[in-house]
Amino acid sequence: MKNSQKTQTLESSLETNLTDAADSLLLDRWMPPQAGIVPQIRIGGRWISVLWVVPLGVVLLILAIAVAQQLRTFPVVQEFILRYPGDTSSSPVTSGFPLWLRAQHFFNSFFMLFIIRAGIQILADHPRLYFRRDSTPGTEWFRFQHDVPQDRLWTSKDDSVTIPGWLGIPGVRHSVGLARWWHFTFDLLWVINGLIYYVLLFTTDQWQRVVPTSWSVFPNALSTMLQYLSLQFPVEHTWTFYNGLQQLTYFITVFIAAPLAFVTGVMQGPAFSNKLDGFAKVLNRQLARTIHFVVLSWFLFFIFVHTILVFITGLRNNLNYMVAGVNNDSWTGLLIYIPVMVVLIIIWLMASPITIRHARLIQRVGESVVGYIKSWAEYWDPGTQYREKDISPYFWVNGTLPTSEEYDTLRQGEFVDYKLTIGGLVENPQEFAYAELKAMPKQEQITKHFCIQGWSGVAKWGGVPVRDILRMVKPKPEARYVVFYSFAEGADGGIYYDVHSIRNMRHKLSILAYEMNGETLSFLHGAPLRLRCENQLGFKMVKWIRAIELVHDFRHLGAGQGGYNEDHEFYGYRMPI
Ligand SMILES: Nc1nc2c(c(=O)[nH]1)N[C@H]1C(S)=C(S)[C@@H](COP(=O)(O)O)O[C@H]1N2
Ligand SMILES: [Mo]
Repeated sequence: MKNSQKTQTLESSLETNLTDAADSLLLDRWMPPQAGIVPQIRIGGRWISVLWVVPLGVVLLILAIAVAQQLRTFPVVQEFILRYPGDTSSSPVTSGFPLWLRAQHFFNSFFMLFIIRAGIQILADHPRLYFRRDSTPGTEWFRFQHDVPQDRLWTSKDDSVTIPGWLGIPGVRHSVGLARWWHFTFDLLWVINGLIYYVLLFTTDQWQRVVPTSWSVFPNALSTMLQYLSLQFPVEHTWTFYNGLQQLTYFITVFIAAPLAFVTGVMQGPAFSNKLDGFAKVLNRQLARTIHFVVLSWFLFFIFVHTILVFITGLRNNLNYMVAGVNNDSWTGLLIYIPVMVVLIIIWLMASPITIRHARLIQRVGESVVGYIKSWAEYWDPGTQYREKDISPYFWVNGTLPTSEEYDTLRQGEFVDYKLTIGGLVENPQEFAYAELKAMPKQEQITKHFCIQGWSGVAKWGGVPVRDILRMVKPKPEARYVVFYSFAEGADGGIYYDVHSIRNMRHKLSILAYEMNGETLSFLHGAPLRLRCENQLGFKMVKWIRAIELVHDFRHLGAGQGGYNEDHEFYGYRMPI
């Protein structure tokens, strides 16, 4: 089996077959744009366009106004409004809108802007939402993409759609890697801002604005709603307290929607999902993604109504409160607000072009802000497994298929002549024939796959633990990483490869799988061998494995980012989240 000379030449040729990658997102080499469809919601067996919300909303609003105005002519309703004018019984806030609150309000909106845009971009990479963890086409309740074609191979990358650059960041099809850096970087800042806000809220009297202290908040909210809808607005006391409707909606936004966004966000990654095993079986990745989207819709609704009310209930006063921190009807707030908005719009419009041009920089900055959190998460040792009955009826196929003659020949011979080469910094370079691998002790695991694009699926995998192979080849002390080379090229040319830490490859669930769901691994899912490494996103699991190499560093491989998609699609090297 030993053949160090041969393995060394293979590795050096594999290393040179890796391609460097550009530091910008080169649109002419990227996936061609593909339009989606107007978002639809499935009701029963029918897809209904969400655009119906607009006429329906207008009609309902007009009806509601008519009803509210009529109601206000009834004495009982008038008495009700007199009794519950809208004011809550909370004690008034004495500090108005202090600087910290105004600053945090600004940062919150600034961060949210990018979080929302990048979030929509991430959604466009797998433009479907499901309740169940298997992501089976046809079971989604929301989509902005056609039916999955049944007559040809349709990979999950094929399914991604283009959204405009003013909406998403960077507005390029399948740019989930870059969108995630924006999303996570600003998420972290938003969470920090939010935590500081919680603390300051409760160490001052400001909490009295947003936390109801009496049941009377409900009749007061109803009364305020009637007053708004009848277009005779309630008397404002915003400087000192919020009315019932404000209090309820702010409370929901601050104490329900925001934490829910966080929880359903992290539950979409393998690290938290595997760690919080039982919880993840209830709040599976797709349900989490769905709720994350519902929370987004709430935020958008809140921002929309909130902004409209700021404008129509006394713009100058409202801006003076929240921007200038003064309680008068001067022009100060507006004079600060306008230039700030202009700057925001410029930043808004520049975000996508800058991201396209300086993609590598965005990757680096993102990595340096949130990279260490991802590396902590890699140390968790969850090992969540599922049961046979949890196996998904459908498992998306992803990636660029191998097309080389060498691979074709091996495949035609059912891999009898296949040899897995393992070399590099090992005492014992070796080649393992397909039959030899199958003769080794087999490990089976039923696990959930998390593709970076958003779909998931449970499958049973059978194969050789990587730790067993490592024990046989004996990594040298200076070896730190394990490189997996594929027979297949990546989308941008050059061999697909990925790098893992040795520690992670000794993990009990890291295996070289040659079986899926009890059958020989199929061509599309990576025959003859594919990596399973359950604490990472799917792209780290190289399919159609050709050779394995142990190295001290990976900076000299490809563009030096630790894998093909890290090089070419600006993904992170560690991806447990
Ligand atoms: N060689 C190679 N391996 C690859 C890919 C690829 O493009 N080439 N795609 C990755 C991605 S993004 C995912 S999600 C999984 C998909 O595995 P599946 O097709 O079995 O679902 O394979 C990974 N392994
Ligand atoms: Mo993926």
